Amino acid sequence: MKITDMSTPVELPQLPFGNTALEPVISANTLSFHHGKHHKAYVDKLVQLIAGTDLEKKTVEEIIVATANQADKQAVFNNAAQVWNHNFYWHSLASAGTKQPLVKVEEWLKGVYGGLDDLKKEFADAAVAQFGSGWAWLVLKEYKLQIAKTSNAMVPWLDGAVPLLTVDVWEHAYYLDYQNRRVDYVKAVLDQLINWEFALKNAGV
Ligand code: MN3
Repeated sequence: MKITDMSTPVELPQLPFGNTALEPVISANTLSFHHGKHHKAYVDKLVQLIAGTDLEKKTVEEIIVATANQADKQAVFNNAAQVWNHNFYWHSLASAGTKQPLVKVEEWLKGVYGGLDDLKKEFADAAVAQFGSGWAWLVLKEYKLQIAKTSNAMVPWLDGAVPLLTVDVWEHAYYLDYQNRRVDYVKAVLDQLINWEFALKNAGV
C-alpha cells in the first residue's frame, strides 16, 4: 500500500506478513480473527452497501470522500473508513524482530517530543485516553508532527492531516491477548512492532 497513491480497491488485501509474524505481541489467533473476520466484515459490508449504486467500482478513498458528513450515508462511510484504517494499520506494523531505522527516527524526531521515548509515551497516553473504540495516530498536520486519536471510524486525512502510522485500539485488536489491558498492548506494539520505515516514508523523510 502506498499512502500517496490513495487508490485502494474495495477488497480484503493480503497481510504484508505471515500469521505468526507479530507474535508474541499479537498472537496468530488475534491476527487471524482481526484480519479474516473483522477487517473482512467491513469489506463485505461495504461491497454489499455499494452494490448497484454509483459508488460501485469507486476506490475506498473516493467512497470516503463522497459519503463523509452525510447522515444517510453513514453506514457506507463507516465501513469504507474502517477498510482504509485497517489497511493502514497492517502496514504500520512490521514482523517482530525486523531491523528498524531507529537512528534515522531519532534524528527525525530531534527537537520534537524530545525523542522516540517521549513520542511513544505520548502516543500511549493518547491511545489509552481514547474513550471506547477508535484509533491512535501519528500524523503530519500543517507540517508539524502530531499525535491524534479518532473515534470509531474516521480517517485523519479528511481533516487535512497526513497519517504516518496508526494503532487500532478497538477491543477486537487486543482482547484475546490482553483482555482489558489496552495499555500493555499499545506499549508492546510501540516498542516491538511499529514499522518505522513506513512512517518515515509517509513523512517523506
Ligand atoms: Mn480493528
